Order: sequence, then C-alpha cells, then structure tokens
Amino acid sequence: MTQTYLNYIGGRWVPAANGQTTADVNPANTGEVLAVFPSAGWEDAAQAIEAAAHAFPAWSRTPMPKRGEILHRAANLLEERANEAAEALTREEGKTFAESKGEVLRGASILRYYAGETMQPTGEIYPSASASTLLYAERVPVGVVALITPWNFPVAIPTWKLAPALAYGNTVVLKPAELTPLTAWHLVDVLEKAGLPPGVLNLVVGRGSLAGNELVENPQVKAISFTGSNEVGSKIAAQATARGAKVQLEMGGKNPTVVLADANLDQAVELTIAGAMLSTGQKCTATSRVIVQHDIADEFRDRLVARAEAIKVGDGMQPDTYMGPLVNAEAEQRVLEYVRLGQAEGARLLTGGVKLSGDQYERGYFVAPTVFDGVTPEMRIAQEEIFGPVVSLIEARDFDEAVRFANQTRFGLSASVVTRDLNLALRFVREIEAGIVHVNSQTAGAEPQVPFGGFKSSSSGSREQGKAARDFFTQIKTVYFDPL
Ligand code: UN1
Repeated sequence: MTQTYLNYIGGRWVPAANGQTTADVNPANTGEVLAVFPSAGWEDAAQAIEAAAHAFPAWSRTPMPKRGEILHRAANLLEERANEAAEALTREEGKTFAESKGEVLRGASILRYYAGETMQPTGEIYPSASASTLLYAERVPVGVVALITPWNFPVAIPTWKLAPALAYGNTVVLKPAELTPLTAWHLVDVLEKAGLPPGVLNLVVGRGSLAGNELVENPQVKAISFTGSNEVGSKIAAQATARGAKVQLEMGGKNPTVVLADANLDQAVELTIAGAMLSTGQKCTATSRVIVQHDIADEFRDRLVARAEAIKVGDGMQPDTYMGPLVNAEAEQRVLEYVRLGQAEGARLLTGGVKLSGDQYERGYFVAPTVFDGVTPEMRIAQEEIFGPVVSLIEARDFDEAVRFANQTRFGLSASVVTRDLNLALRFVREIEAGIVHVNSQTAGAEPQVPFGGFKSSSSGSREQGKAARDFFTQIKTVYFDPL
C-alpha cells in the first residue's frame, strides 16, 4: 500500500482543504509511486501562514540558545535516519545514494551550525554622543517567512533556509518542490520530534501557482526566500517587492571551468566530470562550460570524452551508479531539445545527446553524458541554463580570452580555474564575475559556514548560509536607552 502523507499546519498533520493529492514518483522507474502527498491550494497556504503568525510572539521570545537546542536535537535525529532519508531522496529525485547520503549529512551539519549561531552576539553596542545613553543595535526576527525550495537539493536548500530562519526567531511556512515532498517530510518530522512548538514550522506541499502564490501575496508573510528558476524568481520579486516584503532569490548558473595550458589534465578532466555530471548536471552550481586554452584543447577533449563515455548511468540505488536519471519527463525533453539546438547552431556533438535505451533504462528519464565542442560563447547552449548532463567546450587563445569568455553570460554563480600558475590563479579570482570561485576544484559544492550566492542574474544579491544568512532573516532595531 502506498503511504499517504499530509501537510503540517499549526502542529497538526492535515490533508489539503480541497482534498487533492499528487503522486511522488521515482524518476529511475516511473512505475514506482513512493507515496501520495496533498496538492495544497491557496487555502492551505493561508492557514499555514495564520498558524505561523500565531506562533510568532512566543517563538520570537524563546531564548535563542533554547531554539538552538531544538536545532541540535533535529541534527542528531536526521543523522540517525540518514540512510532512510537518503533512500527517499534518491528514489524521488534520482541522484545517487552516495550523493543523497552526503546531502542528508550536510543537512545535519547546517542544523548544527545554526544551533551554534544561537550562542553568538545578536547586536552591537555603540558609543553615544550623550554620556547617559546606552546606544545599541539589535538583530530581531522579521516575522513569518516563506521558504520556496527546489527539488534538486531537497534537504540542503530547505535546511539552509529554515535553520537560520528559526534560529533568529522567525516562524516558517515551507513549500518544497512538489517533486520531492518525502525528503521535506523527513526534515519537518525530525524538527517536530526535536520539540519545535506547533505553528513554528509549517509544511505545505503544493503547486507554486496556487500555494506558492499565496505565500508571495499574503501580507502576513514578511519575507520570502526562493531558490529556483529565473523565470519564477523574477515574478516573485515583482510581486513581493510591490507589497513591501523582503525577498531573497537564488537562481540560475552557467558556470565555467577554465582549464589553462599548464593544468594537470587528469585532475582537470575529473573535476569537470564531477562538476558537470554528478546529480545529472541538475545543480545551479553545475559546470556547464569548459573554456580550454588552445594548446591543450585536443588532448583535454579526448580525455574528457573517454571519461564521459566510461560513466556508469543507472538507478541511483545501485552502488556502482555514477549518474542517475533526470528528474522528470519535462527535464528530459528540455535537455534533448538543447542537444538538437546545439547541433543546429553548429556545435559538434562528441558523445551522448541521446535517451538511453535497454531494460534498465526503459522506465526512467536517462540521458547519456553529453559533450559538445566547437562551441562559441554566443551560442544558446553556451548562454542558457540547460540543467542536465551537458557540457560545452569552448576554446580560448590565452588567459585573457578565457576570462572574457567566462564572463560573457548573464549569470555569475560559481566559476573555477585549473592551473598551477599562482599569478594567473590570482588574476582569475580578481577578474571573474562570480559569487563563488574555485581554484583547482569543481564549480559545485557549498560549505555551510561561508556565504553562498551569485553575481549578476544568478541571485538577488543577498547571501545564504554562514553568518550572511542573518542579514536576510533579521532586521535591525537601533535603541537609544536613557535611564531617567
Ligand atoms: C552545491 O553545489 O552543493 O540549486 C549546492 C542549486 C544550488 C545549490 C548548490 N542553490 O543547485
């Protein structure tokens, strides 16, 4: 029997008001329905907002370290069920079990990081022009916050939004992607079991156009943090700013790895493959362009193609799988469409570009690791986010041209350079337009204690994770305190 899960509103597990449900399907085997979830409408979102507003006064007055203890317990509980949660993640999203397990453990360390932040100072005392005045600026919570999160990191991204939101005293409505509700359920379940009071965190599983829209429009929601596409992000920003809500957006990427002539080629190939193909290329930080210095381009290309062809594609639960399926039929369509487009634009398809066939691929969204070369920076495959296992090789004469090509996009999330030349590495760090820069490592990856976010159209400019998250999830109250 397929298990039915519910929304979590005001501390109670409840079905959608309209009674509608949605099936949680395995993208490696579409015959497998993992679970049934509510398909919430605006009424459910409105109730969740009401519950969060009701819980806010008491939660915001709960001592910060007490809030931290709950996050800490939740981290332990999540770690205890890491295998179970990772299996749910793999079966509903498709990434390999090893990646899923890593992500669940990352979720636990994010919770612990923000548990620790609850012991940190919450403001600053300033000298005053007046002898009697105690003058200070204090960080206070914003109120009810809405978190709208994607399916590609269904543990890490909700966690890195909700952990700081809760630590700093906000109450939360989480609307995870409809494709990955079971992972979100695990997260909410551990927080409930860790002792979070009713209404402090609410879970609404539903479509963006209904439940999501209510979260953006409802005047009780004071801040919205969103990770997803640029298309949805800009709509949210327009609606939210029009009514004076705070908004934080993390969106697309077209992340380059620049391989310079002196690079260790095996290392360069390995980190390109990891950056481009892990999670089936479905990361906003994935490597989608490789800009290779002319002198080594042929050698690099041959090794990259050989390595791409050796990738084991399959069900993420199989221990030897390196790359799982795409998340759904729409993603598969989009990737294959970009392959056609690349060929029509005159790029050379070196390997992949096809849907895989054969028994084990029959019921899933499997596309072969794909490499193009002869790509020029203005081609659409070099400009638009494909969000799949497709990497484009672009040749550059020298360092300056490579950086110019790397910057020639509207995105600016992450970038990496492979070289042993310290001067060029340093120049790359200075000249690249990206919020995250890697020297001799892949473009993806994010540690919880440092700011995460992009330049240009990749983000709204604010930063997530680390101490930077405090800027979004608090507001400043400046106090002139004069004893009489
Ligand atoms: C990572 O690279 O580990 O949606 C995190 C995304 C990013 C998160 C990337 N916001 O892919």
